[in-house]
Amino acid sequence: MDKSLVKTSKFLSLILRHDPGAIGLSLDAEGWASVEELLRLAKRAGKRIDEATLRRVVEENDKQRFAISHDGQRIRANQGHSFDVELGLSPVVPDNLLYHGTVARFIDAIREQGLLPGSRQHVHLSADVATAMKVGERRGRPIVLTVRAEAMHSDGHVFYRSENGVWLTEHVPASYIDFGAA
Ligand code: HQG
Repeated sequence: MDKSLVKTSKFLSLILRHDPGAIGLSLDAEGWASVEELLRLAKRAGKRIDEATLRRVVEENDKQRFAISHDGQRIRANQGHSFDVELGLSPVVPDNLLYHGTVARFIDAIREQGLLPGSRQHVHLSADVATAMKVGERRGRPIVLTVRAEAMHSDGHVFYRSENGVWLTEHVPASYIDFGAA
């Protein structure tokens, strides 16, 4: 994705996941915004995005962060919100093991509290080690923790998978985490 698309993607993440009020936009309970209103309010806030660019960002985004409704009128973020949205995800049985990429400075707290969602709605887990490495690398030298997801599920924990393949759950108690050499 070229640089201007990345910039637009970051702006859309901010507005659709964290702070729609920053441009006076409102989202419905499922996190959808009107495309027309989003573009109009963004322009008023000094951020001009044309509709073709918006659609390219949705289509070409490396992680499929956004979705456009079937009728083409509405847009939302697929996951990662810092406020409550009803994404309409159904519980899914997870793979045996899932992975979480983090960095050394969080390990002590994670050993004590398990994985917490922080400012997001859910703890985010990856289906493979390579993806978890990339998530961890955003913060420094990555450490990948292994989560015994199937065991959690058997014990009643609920898992979801977002449209872009990220695994989500509310909390991962430390007892289900394999810290490896961390
Ligand atoms: C850590 C990006 C202390 C956790 C990525 C992480 C992902 C704790 C940080 C998605 C903790 C939260 C999510 C505890 C967890 N004590 N630290 N008890 N429990 N942590 O960004 O998983 O670009 O909210 O290890 O690619 O890093 O946004 O979550 O380091 O898919 O689409 O607290 O965000 O995708 O950080 O990343 P985040 P994450 P997007």
